[in-house]
Amino acid sequence: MKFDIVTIFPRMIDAGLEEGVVGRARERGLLDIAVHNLRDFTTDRHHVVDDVPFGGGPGMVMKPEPLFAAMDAIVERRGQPGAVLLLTPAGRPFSQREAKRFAALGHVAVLCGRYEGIDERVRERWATDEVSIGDYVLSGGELPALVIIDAVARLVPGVVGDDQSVEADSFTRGLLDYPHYTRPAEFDGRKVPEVLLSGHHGEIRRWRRETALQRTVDRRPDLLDGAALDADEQEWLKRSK
Ligand code: JAH
Repeated sequence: MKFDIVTIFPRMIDAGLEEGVVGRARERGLLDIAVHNLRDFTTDRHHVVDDVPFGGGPGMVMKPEPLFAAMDAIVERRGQPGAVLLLTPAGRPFSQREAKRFAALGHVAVLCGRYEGIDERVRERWATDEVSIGDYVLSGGELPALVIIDAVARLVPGVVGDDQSVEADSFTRGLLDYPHYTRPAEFDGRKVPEVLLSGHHGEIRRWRRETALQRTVDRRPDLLDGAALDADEQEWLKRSK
């Protein structure tokens, strides 16, 4: 899977993609991630990437020329991406479903905005998708870009060592996760639920399904619509109401 990220803060992106599962997958050649410094695509002495808004008003706007030049270079050197994402609070909400769609494309470019916004012509010419990671304002698109790359990269075969843990992931199943415990069996006066120590794998599976369902009912009932529930789980849910 190929990613191209365009930013004025390349070290912010580098730092987030060198560690953990994604860092290891890059070393193993499963992810080809290129981070492009927008200032490298300016032609003036001071590498200016912003300008005052036409019509007046507060703040600055990202100039179109460096962003067009960066995208032209990406297409030339790296091929045409299947999607060009623009991170903005005005975008479609990002979700596990969107992550799957992007993963299937094989090559995604991400444009990280800063300042009050990006010249509209960049969106018109290049953006295939405008994406939001939630209803809050940040200082730029870099942190959302890292969120999206992480979520998409995990879906590339081999990136997460154990396929089973991707399968088990809360949003892959459509439910919240069950509670996890490790040793010691008692800590701070709190005991691990007996069933988990019992070795009865059938009962352990049932306990986990029920606690996951109960948590989803309590905290995120909106998720139940889209969840893949088997006959037992549907029955349990009906009885719980
Ligand atoms: C802020 C450019 N959905 C979260 C999000 C995404 C992007 C931005 N803020 C919040 C943002 C300033 C400039 C993008």
